[in-house]
Amino acid sequence: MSTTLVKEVKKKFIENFVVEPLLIFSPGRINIIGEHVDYNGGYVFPAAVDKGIAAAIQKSDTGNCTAIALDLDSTIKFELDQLKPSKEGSWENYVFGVVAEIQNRNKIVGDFNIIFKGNIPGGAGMSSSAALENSVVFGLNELFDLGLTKTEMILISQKAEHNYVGVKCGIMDQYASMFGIKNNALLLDCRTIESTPYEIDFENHQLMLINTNVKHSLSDSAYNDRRSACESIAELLEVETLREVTEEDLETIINKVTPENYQKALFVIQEIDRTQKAAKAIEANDLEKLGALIYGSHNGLQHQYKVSCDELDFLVDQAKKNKHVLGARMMGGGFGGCTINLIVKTEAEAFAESASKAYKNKFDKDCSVYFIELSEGTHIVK
Ligand code: GAF
Repeated sequence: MSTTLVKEVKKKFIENFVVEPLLIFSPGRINIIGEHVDYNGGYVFPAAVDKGIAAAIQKSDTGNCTAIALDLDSTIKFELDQLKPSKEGSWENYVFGVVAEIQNRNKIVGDFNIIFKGNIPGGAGMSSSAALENSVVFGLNELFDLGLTKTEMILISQKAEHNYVGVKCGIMDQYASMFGIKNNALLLDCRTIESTPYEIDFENHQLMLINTNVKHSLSDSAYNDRRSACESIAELLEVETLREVTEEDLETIINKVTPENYQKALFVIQEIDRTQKAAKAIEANDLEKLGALIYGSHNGLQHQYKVSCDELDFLVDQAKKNKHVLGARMMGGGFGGCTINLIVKTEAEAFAESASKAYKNKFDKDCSVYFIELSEGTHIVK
């Protein structure tokens, strides 16, 4: 958690609204493996991190609400009975969406003011959106005694993203951000929305992120397209999600789907399997195996699911050339954002430096390197 961020939103809140706010920190997430399988009912392996959103929130008695995004130096005023989505890409949709979804559950939210600021780099694929949604729902639940469970809160955050932001996301990001445990990753079964914590201590190895600092457009529509391709194949096979399907089942409809969509469904089946194997590899402390599964995941995301991009592929290729990196892959929705690397601790700085140099030479832009700590989920800061 960033104490500086929390202090900053608190100070700004008191300056603006002259009352003590409730303070919330809501983290972003990484994902060790299990990409694009959450909306297919599969297994994912995320963890909350020490970067996220700090929010200061309190009831308002002025007859309307104010939300301030400090990072963007942007303020909006709104009324609770007139909520509708703003234009695509507007940050306020995350706030409006959460409030609207709470109202849809017949819970009464009163007027409130909120100020927030984050330190998750935009477009990094580390879920600043889920962190923001969770901070809003968590804060409102507390302020207005809504009695929502954490699971209800993340379902509200997810629906906000579907209906106000327009991305038909799965549940992984909201779950990891809400339920994160310090030093643990969560093997999450997205069918039951229940997880098993795995303490992550790779001893001589560590996880390192490299941000391509690119976010290619079309990523939201490509995401939704893939989700609906998976859903239509599940429908053809008369199952609820691709989680229920084996490679043999899939073969039975090979002539009824395009080769591209066949590969996508195959990827999903294989990625769910890789994620379960990754959990076993962690249990057995078999990091070579874990690394190989991580590389396998990238290969599928690049060639079968087709959600990677040149910059991500380049960074994974750099990793493959370095014997100290056991595994690397793109992380999150794709089309930009970060790679996650499993690397020998003492070699991490040197690899970061050489990969950054090569990246700059190739693309004439900088990438950024993050060493992250696995942290607790959304919480009140006293
Ligand atoms: C994005 C989505 F929000 C998640 O639900 C998940 O599908 C991820 O992409 C890909 O694994 O972060």
